[in-house]
Amino acid sequence: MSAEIMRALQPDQQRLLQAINDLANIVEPDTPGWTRRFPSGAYLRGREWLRTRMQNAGLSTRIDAAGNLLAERAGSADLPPILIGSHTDTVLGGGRYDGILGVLGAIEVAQCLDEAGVTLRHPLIVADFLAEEANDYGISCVGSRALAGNFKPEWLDRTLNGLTLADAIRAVGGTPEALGTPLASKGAVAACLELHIEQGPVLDQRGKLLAAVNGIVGIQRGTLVLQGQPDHAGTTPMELRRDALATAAVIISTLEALCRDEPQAVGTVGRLEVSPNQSNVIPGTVTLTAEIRSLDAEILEHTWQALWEAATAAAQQRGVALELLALTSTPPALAERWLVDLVHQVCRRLDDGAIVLPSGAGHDSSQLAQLAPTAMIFVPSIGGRSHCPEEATTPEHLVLGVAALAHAVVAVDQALDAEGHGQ
Ligand code: HGY
Ligand code: MN
Ligand code: MN
Repeated sequence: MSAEIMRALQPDQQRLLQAINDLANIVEPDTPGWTRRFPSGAYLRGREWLRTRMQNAGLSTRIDAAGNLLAERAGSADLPPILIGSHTDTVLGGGRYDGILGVLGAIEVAQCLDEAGVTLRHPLIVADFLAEEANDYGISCVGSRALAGNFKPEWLDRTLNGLTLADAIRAVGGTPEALGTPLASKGAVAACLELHIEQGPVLDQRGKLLAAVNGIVGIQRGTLVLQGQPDHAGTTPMELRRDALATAAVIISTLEALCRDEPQAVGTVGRLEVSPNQSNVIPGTVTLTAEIRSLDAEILEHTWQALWEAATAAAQQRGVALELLALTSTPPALAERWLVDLVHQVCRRLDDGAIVLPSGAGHDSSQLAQLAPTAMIFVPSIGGRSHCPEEATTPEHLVLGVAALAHAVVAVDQALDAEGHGQ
């Protein structure tokens, strides 16, 4: 990439920060942090704001069958597009930057390409992928899964507050009946790039500003339903109890022990519901969601298997029925070496301390990597905090990340040959 293009490709800091501030503040009322969950009204209002922002940036917008909001910038050659983007839904009590930096940064890239007079060979598609976060339908990365062909039509009937997933996809303009087949095939996309906050402590602790991401952990996530028997907490002898919460406690401590013993895995039970949840009633029913993550597919599989065996034994010992619902499995995604090297080189040109780092967080890029060469760029999270209102990244680092994304887009556009392979 010529020096003058590098100099000309300068994101507009004020425009970027204003956009982040405007979208981050479209939140669900009476919820902590910056909460905009799929399929809340705030999420829909955020999408409408985003569509206008895309159009004001000169991009033509459309919604695909899965409800992904896509905005296109024409290229000079008849080639498959380069896809850049992320997500705009959040967790409950989330932060301002998870996801939206990658979407608004991608729009900023399109705009500063125009302002620098850069014409890419490949069309550029900016994407807001539908529902990346693990949501109450029990499915994460809804839109990017559908693109990659990993969406199961039977999920469409899942219901949340009376709204099926199919209805929720329709409400954003998607056509769920088309989701039986992949929305994109191998070769339909030339390459994918996603800018994201690290959501962890590495860059911050090491004083690094940029990272090229060489891999994303696989995630095994399941909802376990434990069906015991509610009984009087005072009169029921211990040996006669069928205590669902005592069983859950064994499962949770087993998960923690398994992952403390396995340095390449992490495990979490982040959600637990107890019924009837009364201080003087033995818990009859517990629903919990357990997840295990690892960059190593074999470790992921056998750690989950060990957890399931321990859960089965604990349930049997207590006369509690154990059912596994809503299991979603995402395999580890390792980025193609040529693309990681290219993105790392671009990052080093902007900051010579740039590193290569795997991601402990899940991302839409895990799904996109099944479609095309895919890489991510990380900027630091202050204190490593994320998925909480304390999530923060300095304005300078936000803008540096967008500059890295812009330069990476130009570099990938030039590096890909007509068959979409990196040179
Ligand atoms: O759960 C994750 O890792 C991502 O932030 N959705
Ligand atoms: Mn995210
Ligand atoms: Mn997230």
